[in-house]
Amino acid sequence: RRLPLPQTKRHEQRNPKPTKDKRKKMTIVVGSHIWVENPVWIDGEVLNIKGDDAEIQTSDGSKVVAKLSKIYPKDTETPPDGVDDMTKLSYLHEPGVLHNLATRYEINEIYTYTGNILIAINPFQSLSHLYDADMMERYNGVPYGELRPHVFAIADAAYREMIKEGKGNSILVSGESGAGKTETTKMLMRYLAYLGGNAAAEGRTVEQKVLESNPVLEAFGNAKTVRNNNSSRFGKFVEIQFDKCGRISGAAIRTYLLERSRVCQISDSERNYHCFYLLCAAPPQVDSSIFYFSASAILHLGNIDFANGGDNDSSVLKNDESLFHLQMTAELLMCNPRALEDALCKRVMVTPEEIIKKSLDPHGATVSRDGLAKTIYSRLFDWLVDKINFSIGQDPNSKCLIGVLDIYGFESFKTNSFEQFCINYTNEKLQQHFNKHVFKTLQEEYTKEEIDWSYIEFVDNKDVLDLIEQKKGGIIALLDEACMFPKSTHETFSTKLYQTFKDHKRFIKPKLTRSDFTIVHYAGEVQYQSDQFLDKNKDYIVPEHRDLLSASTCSFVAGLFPPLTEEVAKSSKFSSISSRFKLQLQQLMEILNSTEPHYIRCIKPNNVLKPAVFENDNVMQQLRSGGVLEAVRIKCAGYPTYRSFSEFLSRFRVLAPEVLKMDCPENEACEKILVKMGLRGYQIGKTKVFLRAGQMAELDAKRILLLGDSSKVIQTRGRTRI
Ligand code: AOV
Ligand code: MG
Repeated sequence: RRLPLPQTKRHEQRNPKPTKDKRKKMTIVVGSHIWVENPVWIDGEVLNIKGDDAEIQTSDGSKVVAKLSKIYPKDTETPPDGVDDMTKLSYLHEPGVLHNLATRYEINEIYTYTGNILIAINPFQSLSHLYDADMMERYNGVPYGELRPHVFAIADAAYREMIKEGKGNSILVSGESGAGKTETTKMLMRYLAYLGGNAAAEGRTVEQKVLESNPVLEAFGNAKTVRNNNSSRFGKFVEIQFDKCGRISGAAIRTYLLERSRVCQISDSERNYHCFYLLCAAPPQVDSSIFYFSASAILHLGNIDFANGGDNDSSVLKNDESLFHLQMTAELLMCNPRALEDALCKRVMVTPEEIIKKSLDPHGATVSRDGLAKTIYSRLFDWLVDKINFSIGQDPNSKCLIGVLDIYGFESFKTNSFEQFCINYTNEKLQQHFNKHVFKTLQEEYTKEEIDWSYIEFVDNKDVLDLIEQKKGGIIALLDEACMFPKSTHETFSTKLYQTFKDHKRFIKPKLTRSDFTIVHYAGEVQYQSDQFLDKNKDYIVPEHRDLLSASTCSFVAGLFPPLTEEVAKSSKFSSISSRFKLQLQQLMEILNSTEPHYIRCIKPNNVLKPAVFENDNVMQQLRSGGVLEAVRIKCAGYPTYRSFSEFLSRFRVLAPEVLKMDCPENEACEKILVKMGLRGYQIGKTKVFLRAGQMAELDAKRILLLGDSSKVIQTRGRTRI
């Protein structure tokens, strides 16, 4: 009987892999050029090796001794200006990757590929020549990788792939706050508008409307923060729809999780949403007593202050000024001022016996006022998005779309609240998508096809996602439960978490706190402060507020607050922000899963927001949390392109028509074509052909030479337009 060799043995035999230490010893000898951390990475030459220690002459003239395990070989063959694709680096380690990015950044080469991932480093200065009409023309229809790395090349690849394969594509832009996601997204959209533009159309075209939506959304959804002067406080997914001819025929904008608290609470040196300043810029003097702003009525609402009423448990307007602002608010919202005052200062309590109106103390009235402002603002934002979508118009017949995602990156601050929790949850989801795409699909595919490859470990984050979103007993479920139970506090909520996840390896109860909790995210540990979780998760409008506004004589205001039908009023006592967000994310993932993804990782090179400053640690951390290094490894080792035998044959039969005439099985026919084309290193699996990076392009190029290709037609159409 033949015993099958265990999997690992089998590939070890074919692919002997020295252990890490052995490999180090093989690569570092006296005379080696190396990288050493002292305290930043610097290059040097090994003078002497004693045991585990190496004596090194560094390029700045000093001598240091370092452990062999802490030094890395330096590739002396790398061109002085670096390489435009990390997969071309002979040595893939931290200093090599960093050095390449830093060298390129110095000469304003802000884009670098990592296989099909684009790394974009924020230049913090205008590089307008990079994005002008000439540049767009230059990238139009040119195969990916032929020109210097660029956002246009990614958009072009997505567009060509959509046309060629008739399948949706998506471009996922990620990175931390201020890394350049929104700017990148705008370039992508401009380029797609250029490719799919409808120059012959009359009036304003769909692509114009899509581009014009950006400043409006930014006015209402962006604000100055400590990290970015124009920080998006919401996530955005723009779905551009194309018709059969590859022209833009419609678009849909979806937004996620606008930061509502900013309407009433802003920390020092940050600002409220841009639109309030645009409004206030009109009069010559801005009233400095304005405590917080919102689209004109919210401004006045923010100035209503409360004082104690006759007894301690009630509140009245503080002074005449507050009365003035109350009247202004009421006038602008077109509602009754007495009803507004009541809605702010009183709360209706329904007891089994009777309905009573209970007064709120000044603090309660202030909370009520802020709640009203936040509600109005978030409804206003949703209305705006709907209005934009309506005005752009959707194409119900579109089969092809390109989705562009601009969403907040991973956040870990000194204090982290509900917003960070939701943001990091989003990033876990996207990371899983990334993992799935780059690692899982490849690994599973290779295993299924029984082709040989070196298994590469990857971090699966399913366990963190389960911790957060599991239907039964995940953090979100427990949070909702706590919100529905009137007696819970953030402390009882945290205690419940501690009990439930005592042994979970992604959950930590930090020492010295009674209510914080830590999640071990894929990009690192984050400690959350739970004290505002319950409040922030509740998405209810106080019924008094709803009644007040739906009674407004202004149809716009009333339209924002449709009165509830009796049925809905009964069933929806509590609606949870996190649960709704979870649902939105699920829907987003469904769309993304049906598309071919492209990734852009934006990197913020420094925290001072200045050009030409490249902080190693900072950049490394971002490369790690974006999974870029893992992707490099797998890309180099694997076979980025594969096609089923029949797909392959129908595409490339023209390269060797004689092969098809022979009566041989499909796999042999594929191999004959590949041999004839002189390719090496590919693999023939059970049902598919696996190609090394670049081989598909090579075959396509040969095919185009023979045939002339349909993509050329598109290319000319685009070219002749300018
Ligand atoms: P973000 O979208 O990633 O942050 P932005 O796209 O708003 O970051 O970029 C922040 C700032 O960096 C911009 O306002 C520009 O000044 C500059 N910048 C970014 N990319 C470029 C570029 N390609 N060329 C020139 N300047 C650039 V946030 O929305 O805060 O997560 O929340
Ligand atoms: Mg942004």
